[in-house]
Amino acid sequence: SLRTHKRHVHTPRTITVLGETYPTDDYTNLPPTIAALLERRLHVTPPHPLNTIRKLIASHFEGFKSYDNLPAVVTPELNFDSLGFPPDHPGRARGQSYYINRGVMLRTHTSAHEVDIYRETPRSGGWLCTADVYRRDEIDRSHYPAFHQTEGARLVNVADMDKLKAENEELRRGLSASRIIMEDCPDFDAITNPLQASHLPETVLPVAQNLRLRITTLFMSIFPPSTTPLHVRWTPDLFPWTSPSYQLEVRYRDGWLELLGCGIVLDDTIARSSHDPASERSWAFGMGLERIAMPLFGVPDIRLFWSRDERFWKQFRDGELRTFQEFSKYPPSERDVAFWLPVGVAKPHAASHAAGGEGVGWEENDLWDIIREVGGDLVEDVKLIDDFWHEAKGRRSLAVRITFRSMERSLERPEVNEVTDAIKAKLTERLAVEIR
Ligand code: FA5
Ligand code: MG
Repeated sequence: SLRTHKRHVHTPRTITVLGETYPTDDYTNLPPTIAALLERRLHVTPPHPLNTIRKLIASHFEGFKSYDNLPAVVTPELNFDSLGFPPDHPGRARGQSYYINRGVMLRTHTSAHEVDIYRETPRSGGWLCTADVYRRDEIDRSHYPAFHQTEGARLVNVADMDKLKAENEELRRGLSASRIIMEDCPDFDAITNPLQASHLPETVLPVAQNLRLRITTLFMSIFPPSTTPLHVRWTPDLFPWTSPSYQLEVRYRDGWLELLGCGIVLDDTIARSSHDPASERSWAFGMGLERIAMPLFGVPDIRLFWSRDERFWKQFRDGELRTFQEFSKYPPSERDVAFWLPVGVAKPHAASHAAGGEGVGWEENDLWDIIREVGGDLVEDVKLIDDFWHEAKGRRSLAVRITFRSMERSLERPEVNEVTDAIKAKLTERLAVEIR
């Protein structure tokens, strides 16, 4: 098959990640460009803004234990199974996550550590975990295949509801309408986002309230008055290990930017960590640090966080909020690349998400990875601009528009052409596409 061929020719027998050597297999899809990012450790490197945000969050959650150095290489059991992801969840696919081999992968979220951390958390304890996470996502101003999350969780004894309600009252009094404008979220949507069967409203709703109030007051305290009022909205969300679940978005540059997902942890997950779901509830959240840093520091593009350019680094001081001054941008160049997918790739609507189906495998994320791998930091944006099925040929054609831009210099036309040609050659070699 196409995939076996690709692996045979291009995947080395072992790969080394963070000093550890692993055998590869038919699941291996971790490109060297992504593996290199594991060494950066931006969230614990002053004066990087992500390190400052990590510390600001930690100072808001007094008494919570912090985990900031857990390695990014985890098992799919921890990343998915411990959280009740169903076996056919799309997030498990090679097309969405980075695998070193079938048994080890890069965490796709800090929730991968929930069960292990809960296990060593005392009753009524709280914890935070900040880390780099990896997903085969699209690239644009607010999405990057590597980013950072802070996970936070708090266990509450069901016997302590009165204390919690009093705390909630206190938190609510501290909310200032001139600092934060909050759109309402229903407490739960009984049909799509219900309370867990074993949970009574009186032992869950105060916990869900506390979750939303702790997060809202966090943002009120870290965003300085000059950036407020901050306009946020809560909407229902879905995660395999929480119910009810919520999402928080913030108004940013004429749109809504998603900051975090959160919810009430399922009894199953609590039980897996050897806590007692009958007497303990827990809320948990996972927030994107770059998504907070963008409005907070005025950083307009998520890729800047990975910059090695001193014009980026020298603008920050450890622990301080500063408004980022954009440095001059060089002009962009666009190139369109159109190609036929290999014979045998199914019609788009006939394609199934399940692995190992009929026909030739085609993962759209392989395309983005190869373009990035060859074009590196010169690739600012890639967009699918055409996707059609040619009935007579029985083949699917795609076209992408690649925007090249350097943060350091003006690109000359021959250089852009050369990179585009190298991308075409790599796509032909690796994905067996036919350039049109
Ligand atoms: C999660 O990752 C859940 N683990 C969060 C969670 C934790 C839910 C605990 C319940 C309990 P989600 O996929 O929505 O959820 O990602 C969380 C946040 O990470 C997003 O809200 C966003 O701020 C950030 N994020 C997600 N994808 C990207 C990306 N490609 N680039 C930058 N930030 C991202
Ligand atoms: Mg989300």
